[in-house]
Amino acid sequence: MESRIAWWREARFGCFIHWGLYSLSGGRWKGSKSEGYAEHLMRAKKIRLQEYQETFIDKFHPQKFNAESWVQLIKAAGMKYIVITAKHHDGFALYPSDVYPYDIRMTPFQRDPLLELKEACAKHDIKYGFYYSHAFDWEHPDAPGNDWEYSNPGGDLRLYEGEGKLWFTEHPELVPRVADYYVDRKSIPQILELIDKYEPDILWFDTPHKLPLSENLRILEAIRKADDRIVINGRLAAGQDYDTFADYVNTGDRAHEIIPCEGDWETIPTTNESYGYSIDDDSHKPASEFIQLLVKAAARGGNMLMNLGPKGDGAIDERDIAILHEIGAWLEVNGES
Ligand code: JFZ
Repeated sequence: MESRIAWWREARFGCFIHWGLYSLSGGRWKGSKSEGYAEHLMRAKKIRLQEYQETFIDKFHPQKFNAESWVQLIKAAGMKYIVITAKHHDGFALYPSDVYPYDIRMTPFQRDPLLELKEACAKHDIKYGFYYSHAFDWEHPDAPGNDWEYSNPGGDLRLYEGEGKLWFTEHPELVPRVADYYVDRKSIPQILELIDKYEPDILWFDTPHKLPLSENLRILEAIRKADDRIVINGRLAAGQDYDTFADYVNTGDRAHEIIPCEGDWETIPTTNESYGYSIDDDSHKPASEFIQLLVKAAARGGNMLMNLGPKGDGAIDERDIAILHEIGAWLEVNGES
């Protein structure tokens, strides 16, 4: 049997997409720029769930979203796989979920963008899968995360992780609550639902240190049991299909840092410094920087999963489009296929 990582090893170049309710803000809250990642708006501004919903839910109606044109743009840039946020840390499912009610059906956008993208990817022979925030969740009262509204375990990062301590070693008695009410009722059911509905080629996890290893392993086991052909990145539990590097490790100021020469690994640069769409972040790197990184990665056995943050109306940022066009033109002349 061909190993599940075979296609991924060939792919080399993929497209990461951070898109959700936060994209509507463009990283701004009440007229001013929110510091840090635009997709972290809810946490950065300590927005209560109800206000977050009141601000964004009714406005999520991305008339410019067109899966076919997204995929055409991505394919023309030379990218071979897509990883899109099915649920980011704000807890909102970007697809109709039958197992948890906080989802796209609450918005005026009565479509399923994840299904439309799946179909466009199949048509254009692009591998497809999801980012799913399995640990950090700011909507759920029993999940690690929202410490401005709930007294939930792991919420207070200053108290625990700020001191290099983790909530589950400081307060192991809270683990069953997270396991029973959050992991078993939201994370695992939604991950299994994504597998069942969309048959993803890849699942991409993040922030594993917010859950005990035992919980991450339970999630892993559930996925492998459902479909053991899915490629899984190293941010669920170490030793999975491949390693993912820290966000900026290979670009910008830290471009000099060493990248490995062996093993399966992935670098995840974003075009500017935010993953979600940010109006004010103009720190876009030149296309040449991504081309160099891609070539360097390919020479050393790694992949580059380059991120785009589409706008809340479904259009892709012109600044990102320009970079993609340039990379595509370069690969047209210098690439293998
Ligand atoms: C995480 C998310 O919090 C962020 O919103 C985005 O989705 C990104 C791809 O992943 O942020 C991280 C995760 C890991 C590191 C830094 C930011 N890290 O290891 O340095």
